[in-house]
Amino acid sequence: MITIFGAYNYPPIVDGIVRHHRALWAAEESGLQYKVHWMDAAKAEHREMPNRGINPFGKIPSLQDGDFKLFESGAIVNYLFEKAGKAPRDLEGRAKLAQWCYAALNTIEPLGTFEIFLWDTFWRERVGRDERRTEVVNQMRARMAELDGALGSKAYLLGDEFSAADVLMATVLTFARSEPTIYEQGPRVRAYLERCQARPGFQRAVAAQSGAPKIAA
Ligand SMILES: N[C@@H](CCC(=O)N[C@@H](CS)C(=O)NCC(=O)O)C(=O)O
Repeated sequence: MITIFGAYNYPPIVDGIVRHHRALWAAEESGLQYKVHWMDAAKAEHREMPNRGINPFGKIPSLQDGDFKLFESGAIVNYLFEKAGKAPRDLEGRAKLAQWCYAALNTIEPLGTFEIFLWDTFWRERVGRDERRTEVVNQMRARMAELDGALGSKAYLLGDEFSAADVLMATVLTFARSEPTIYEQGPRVRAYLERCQARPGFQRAVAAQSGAPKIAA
């Protein structure tokens, strides 16, 4: 049985953004059976065993499948798609998949959508916020225009087939939900994000969060 390690009892401001959501979404899209090992974030349970035994950084998400252990959301999402037989089998197809996974996790997320998220949540009082936030928002506007051109009329990053790269790109884009102006020159990216989030697998992943233990008021 596949176990995904995820968290509950974190600040509401990160609802729907915590990276275990990527793993839940991929698991739902895969159709594989899985369960969730929920950890209390307020008690930092994710930094202790058993999660620490899988993820040396004590981060979320992690995955265990029998004796096999895996960390990093990008690796976990790809593992689930591959295990379900929903990944390209040819060399060039796998290379294109990797290309878009790295683009999401390397070109768009850090110093990009994730930074916008930080400026609008945990870094609101930081010195130099206005200048740097403006800079990164402008960079993301340009990046979305470029991504719009690369998407063209395709439904998903690889074409007609939804892939691990779409789980990663859509969740990475969601980090910038406080700044929808990044799509001003990228209307097809906005439509792409809505298309991804309209998938039943996405909706089931959102619902899966309600399976987490309830916090006493
Ligand atoms: N690159 C890692 C980042 C993992 C990460 O930073 N996870 C955050 C949650 S979104 C976390 O575990 N934060 C809690 C902490 O650092 O204590 C991945 O994609 O899995």
